[in-house]
Amino acid sequence: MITDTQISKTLSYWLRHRPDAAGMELSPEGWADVDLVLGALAREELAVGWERLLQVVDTNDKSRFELSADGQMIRARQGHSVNVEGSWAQAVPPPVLFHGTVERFWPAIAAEGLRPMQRHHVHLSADIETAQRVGQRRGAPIILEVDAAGLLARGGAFFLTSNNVWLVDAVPPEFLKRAG
Ligand code: HQG
Repeated sequence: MITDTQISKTLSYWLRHRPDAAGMELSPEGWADVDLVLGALAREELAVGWERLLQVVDTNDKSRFELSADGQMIRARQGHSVNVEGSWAQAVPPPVLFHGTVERFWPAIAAEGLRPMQRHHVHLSADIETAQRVGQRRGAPIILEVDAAGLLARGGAFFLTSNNVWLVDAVPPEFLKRAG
């Protein structure tokens, strides 16, 4: 039985990190051809049809993927390590944003700020609950409050993805505070 999680994980890998592993190229905005994706899935013994792909896109717990209006193209909404450009809207953030992480990273984060690590951007959320969920993936979460207004005033560029993740290049330590 092919599970939605298997399909989702495989799509994340290809569409965020390794399109070459599926024999695909992404457009500058991160789009891949749906037919090529279905063919590549079949080669991984994950043969599914268009309807099933649509279901995975629609029901994914974090809306990780989106289809183009004509249904011909698919892309990851965020989380890329390959270079994709221009798929997010620059926007003015709320004055405070949140980041969930774990205690063991705090000394490094307090010293050097939040860095994108393996991703292209630091991921932030407008609500504490999301930050808690993100932090929880690694253990007991700690929540950091980001002075987004201050960072914006200092020239920081914020981008909002279509599933409400705030992206920023980095957050220097002076804009960070422990919130819990
Ligand atoms: C930490 C998942 C040491 C940072 C989630 C985090 C989210 C530092 C980890 C999305 C650091 C990177 C993003 C520094 C940051 N020193 N550690 N200077 N700066 N860190 O996974 O925010 O399932 O790249 O706190 O649910 O945890 O992929 O980022 O703990 O939405 O769709 O380094 O990824 O969604 O980890 O998660 P990540 P994240 P998906």
